[in-house]
This record gives sequence, structure tokens and C-alpha cells, in this order.
Amino acid sequence: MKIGIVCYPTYGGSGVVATELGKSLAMRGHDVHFISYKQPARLDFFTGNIFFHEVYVSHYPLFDFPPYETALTSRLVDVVKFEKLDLLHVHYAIPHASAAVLAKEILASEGIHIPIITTLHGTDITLVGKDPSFEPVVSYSLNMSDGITAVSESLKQDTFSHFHTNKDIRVIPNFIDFERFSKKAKDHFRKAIAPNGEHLVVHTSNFRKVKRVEDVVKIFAKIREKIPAKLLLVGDGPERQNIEMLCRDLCLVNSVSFLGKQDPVEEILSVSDLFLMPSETESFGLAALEAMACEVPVVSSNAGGIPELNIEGETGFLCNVGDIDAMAEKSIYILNDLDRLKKFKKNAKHRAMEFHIDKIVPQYEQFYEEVKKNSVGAK
Ligand code: GMT
Repeated sequence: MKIGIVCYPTYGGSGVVATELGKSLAMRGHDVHFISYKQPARLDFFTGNIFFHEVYVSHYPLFDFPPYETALTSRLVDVVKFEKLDLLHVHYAIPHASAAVLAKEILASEGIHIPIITTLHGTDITLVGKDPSFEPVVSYSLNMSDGITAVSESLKQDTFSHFHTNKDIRVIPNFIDFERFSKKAKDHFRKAIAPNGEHLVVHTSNFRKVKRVEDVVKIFAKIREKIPAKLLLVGDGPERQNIEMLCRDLCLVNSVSFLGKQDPVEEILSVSDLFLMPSETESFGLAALEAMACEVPVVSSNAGGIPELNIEGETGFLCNVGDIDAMAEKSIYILNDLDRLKKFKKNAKHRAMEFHIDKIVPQYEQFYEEVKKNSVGAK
């Protein structure tokens, strides 16, 4: 099949999932055309059947806000026509779904039929999308999509609560590539960071408010009162400076390492003992899945779709959002007994295997076939 994938090119979860999906589809024989304003960060190789089409936005001085959606729509029309695509798969509703819907309408006026699938990732529904400034456009685009997927049952239900749609939504969870994410022996790295055998607690995110990185630091401070430990903070974003200040206030500067944006995140996860994800809302929790694949148990909030991944008492624990005491207590419970820790690590890996890329990507392929067959205008 010739598939167009529209996504954000950044390190955000939706861009990562879209890019890994595209790479995997290409390896399974499909022609994959990525369409975005920059080459996606995870698009680290090209083969004869992976293509990238950049969207150029004019910066005419009249535009205080460059009209990206219009440029994207025009590019979609062009790529679908020229490359004779069979299907467009857009990741993150805003503004990709409405751009695809308009492109579909323009192409239809020229007698070209292109089915579109919208994949909902999280904040496009829960935080951003439901805002009145976006809601009518998102609702319309969902209703005009030929297929919709959501990355968890929880996100599917959130979509029905916040938007005017009763269209079918297929749940296809995030997935993990074990060729990359599996435990790698990097003991020299562990020794350098934790020379006295301290436990390593880790958090990776884009340091946005929704991730509650402040809670991560406060939980860690409580863990450290009981257990020798170090905290690795991977990623960067708007909250980074506040978090640095908090670490200074709590006298934690020697126990917390800010590692910034890291490509080989699997190497850091591989030496870690516990992953913290206290998010305010989280549709799935891809970062937790990456940790679990590297045998790292997870103490998380019970928000959104996290309970569909992290299993209470088996792969970690789930607590109410903001309950720092409970999260610290559960973390200490996991860390202070080595046999117990080993068991949690094993369970985490075992659970992650259920989201193996080879199990999930075929679900997208099957959905593509169904949508292609059933979409109005299909020949
Ligand atoms: O908020 C982020 O972390 C980025 C965001 C995105 O859409 O780029 O991530 C969302 O999509 C991921 C991939 O499907 C999910 O694993 C994340 O849980 C989700 N983030 C939130 O819901 C906050």
C-alpha cells in the first residue's frame, strides 16, 4: 500500500509513534511518505520505500501567524496526486485532521478518492482539543475521517465525552521495538553515576506542566530519606528551570542529574531501577512502556490510560494524581528489597512484551484494509 503519514517531527510521543509506525510499515513492504514541516526526529534511516515531503510555509510579513494548516493541506493534495497514495494517516488531530479533511474534499472535486485515518494521541483531546477554540473543528474533522484510532480505551472514552461524535473509534495502543528498547549492559555508566551502589530513579519527559516533574523531585526527596538513591532527569522543556530551582531548595543538587534530551534513552533506562510518571493526564504513557521494556518498574499516577499499561502490584503501582506520599511509599517498597525489585523488573519486561511492535503494527495494517474497503468513494 502507498501510505502518507502526517505527524509532528519533534520528540513528542505522537511524532515518535508515527515515525516508528512508518519505519515498521516500510520494512513490511509498504511505501511510506512522511509529510511534515521538518524531517521527523526518529526518521534515522531511509530505504527505497521511505520518502519525506517537507511542508514549506510562506513567511509573508502580513502573517503574524504563518498559515501552516493551509500549506499542509496544499502539500497533501500535491503528494496524494503525484505519488498516487492509497491512504492518509494523520497523527494528532490538531491541525492534521482538519488539513487532511480539506485535502480530501479538494481531491474529491477532482475525482480522486483518498481515505483518511486520524489517530488521537492524548493532549489533542484531553488538554488542547477540547478547548472551545478548537472543539468544533476537531469534532467536524473526526466525523469526516474515514477511520479513527485512539491509543487507549481511556482516550476513546474522553473523545466521546468532549466531542460531538459517535463515530467508531478503534483502540490501537502504543508499541515498542525490542530491538532498540531492551536491557543493555552498561555497568560502567551505572558505576559513574552511582559509585556507591545507590539505586537509580529515572524520569523522562518533555518537562511540561502536565508531567508534574515537581512531584518527581518531591517523591525522590522522600525516597532518599530512607534509601541511598540518585535521580536521572532526561528531557527538556518549559518546567526545567523551576525544577532546577526546586532541587537547589531541597538540597538535592548532588543527587539529581539533568541529562537533557538524549537519543540513546534506552542506555539510561537500562541502568535504572525505577521510573516515575506522576502525570496529571496521560493517554497511554509511551515513556513508561519504554522503561518497562528495559526492565524498569513504574510508579505512576492512575490518570487516563496509564492503568491500561502499568499493573498495580505487578509492574509497579498507581496512585492518585498529586499523592506524593503514596508514590514515595510505593517506590520505597519496591526498592528496599532486592528480590522484590528483581521480580518487579521481570514483570515489567513481561508486560511490555504485550505491546511488541510485531503485535501492534499488524493491527494498523488490518485497519487500513478495512477503512480502504469501506470508505465512501472506494472503488
Ligand atoms: O504530551 C506528550 O507527552 C506528547 C504527546 C504527543 O501527542 O506528542 O504524547 C501523547 O501521545 C503519546 C503517544 O501516543 C502517549 O503515549 C502519551 O501518553 C500522550 N501524552 C499525554 O496524553 C499527556
